[in-house]
Amino acid sequence: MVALLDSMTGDHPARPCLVLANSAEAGGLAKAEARGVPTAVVDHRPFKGDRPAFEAALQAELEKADAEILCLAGFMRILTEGFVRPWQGRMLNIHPSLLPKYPGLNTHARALDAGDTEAGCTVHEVIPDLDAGPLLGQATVPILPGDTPDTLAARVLKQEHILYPAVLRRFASGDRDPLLIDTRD
Ligand code: 3YE
Repeated sequence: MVALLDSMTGDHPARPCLVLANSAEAGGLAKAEARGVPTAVVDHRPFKGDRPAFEAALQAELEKADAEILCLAGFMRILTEGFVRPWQGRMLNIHPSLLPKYPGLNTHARALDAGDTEAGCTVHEVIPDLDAGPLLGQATVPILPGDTPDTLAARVLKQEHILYPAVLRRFASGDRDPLLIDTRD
């Protein structure tokens, strides 16, 4: 999220209008405030499983901010079709695997368990099916001998901070062609 905020300067076609979190404890809130970016919190917990009501509150904040593009970053809720449809084509997510491999959770452990020699991250459009939307960009890293889920996650995270801003810049200027980054020698 911080990498996205810090990328939107100069001739970038977008500007950050809101950082919206579903937890008041989200570390990104202070980082956004430090950068002068408006913030809001819609805690999902009081909604007790009423996802449409939670999402209506999210939608109200996004409309107040006049948001045009929505970037999920560290947001760990599955969104319902009712929320996704109106945003489809304008909502991005970053996922820590080379989709379509390893949708869902524990991606790095799963790549290591499978004996993969490469891993990475994917930016995709959000559709109702989890982690299944059109691919907008992918960065590939090597899996090295001795890697653990943590060492691999750190290598991938570095690329997430490069890939997501690069894809958003292209996306905001209307370019949907997938951006492919390969960091292997
Ligand atoms: N929603 C849709 N399509 C997508 N949300 C995200 C991507 C994406 C999306 O492509 N429709 C964690 C995995 C979800 C999970 O199971 N979350 C639970 C709640 C867990 C908790 O209580 O913290 C849930 O039921 O939402 C963003 C990434 C979502 C990862």
